Amino acid sequence: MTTKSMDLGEAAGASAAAIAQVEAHAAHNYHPLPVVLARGEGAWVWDVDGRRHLDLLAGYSALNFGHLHPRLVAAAEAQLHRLTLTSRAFHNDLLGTFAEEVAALCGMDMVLPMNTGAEAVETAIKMARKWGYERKGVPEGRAKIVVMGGNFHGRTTTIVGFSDDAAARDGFGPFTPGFVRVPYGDAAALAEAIDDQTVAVLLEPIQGEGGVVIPPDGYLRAVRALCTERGVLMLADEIQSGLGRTGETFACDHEGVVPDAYILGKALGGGILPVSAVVADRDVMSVFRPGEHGSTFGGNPLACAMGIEVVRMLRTGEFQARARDLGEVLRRRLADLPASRVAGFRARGLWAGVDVVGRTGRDVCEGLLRRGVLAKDTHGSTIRLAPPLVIERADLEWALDQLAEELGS
Ligand code: IF1
Repeated sequence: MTTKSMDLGEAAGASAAAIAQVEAHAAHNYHPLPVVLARGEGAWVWDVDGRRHLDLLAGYSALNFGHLHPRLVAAAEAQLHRLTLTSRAFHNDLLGTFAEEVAALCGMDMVLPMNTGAEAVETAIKMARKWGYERKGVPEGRAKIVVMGGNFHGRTTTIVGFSDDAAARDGFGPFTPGFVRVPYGDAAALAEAIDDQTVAVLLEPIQGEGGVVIPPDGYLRAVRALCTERGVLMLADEIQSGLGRTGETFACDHEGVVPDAYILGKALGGGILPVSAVVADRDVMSVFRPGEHGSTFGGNPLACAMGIEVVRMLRTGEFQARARDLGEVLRRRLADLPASRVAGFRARGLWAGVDVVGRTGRDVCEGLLRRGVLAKDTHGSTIRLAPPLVIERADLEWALDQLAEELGS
């Protein structure tokens, strides 16, 4: 399949001008690949020079439904002409439906709507601490939350304070106390770390930034059992792993585990708006009383319209089935890559982390860019693959052909 050009106006070289402008005026808190995107549709995007690229990052799983999914664009357009923002000082006519339908998707009672993933994680931290003080009897100010080595839960100072990634945390102290870190996947270490002042365990059921790290089978069940036994809330950060990405609605579903709270974000906004939420049962969520938590945009009508459409799209199970079926294609093709080029890979559904040999992940991603495939490296020599769940099988096979050729099979 050739990279079909598309007339987007400017001649080639428009990318260079756009990149120079960004470098002059936008903070240098990222090192993007040298491509300037201007349009997207489904799993494909076009840059300002008219080149077409297949998107294997999908906005770090915010674009599970692809770029400009017709149902999501229609829902956004309809709401844009009705009402976009009211603040929570007043009710709006969509929050009730959003909360009811997101809660039903999770099999829980209540939803607290926020905007970004980090805000939802912070909300879950506040909820767990207050629950610990009011329901568990932990002395005020003494609550502890156990987190995982290799975690990524966002970029606020509280969250980076319990990260073990120097790039994410160095230079941003002092940090929030009350967090204990244990090795991911080690149930014995977790059992050892939980004490009378522990109010919650916060973890990603599969670690995204860590390089798509899948815990040993049974680990999530062990975490669930320990939290139940010790009276500790299990907080599952499904911001990246949830909403169809792994072939189930939630990554916890692979072990039949239901946490005490789901933390959702990214794809909940349909790739159009930041929409996040914490979902829990009434006995936990009711620790929040009026005026104790919130946000200007949390639960706004436009965000609710997106979230409602996303939940209704997920309800049929078709996207989860696509992730399972195409995930088998992904897994098979990765397994065929030569050991001389790939030290290993981890895959679940349409999500994989591939450890390359002898090259940096960045170098491989720059090579893929030249072949019309967009992917992102993480931590040195791992590339992560997370196409939109709407990707056509033929396009996925073509992308994996490019990866095999780029790695030199
Ligand atoms: C960046 C990756 C990073 C997340 C999980 C919470 C959040 C994220 C499991 C916070 C966000 C994004 C942030 C973005 C790149 C990407 C990312 F893991 F997806 F690859 F950074 F590690 N929990 N992940 O993955 O959600 O506040 O961003 O909405 O910061 O560079 P957010």
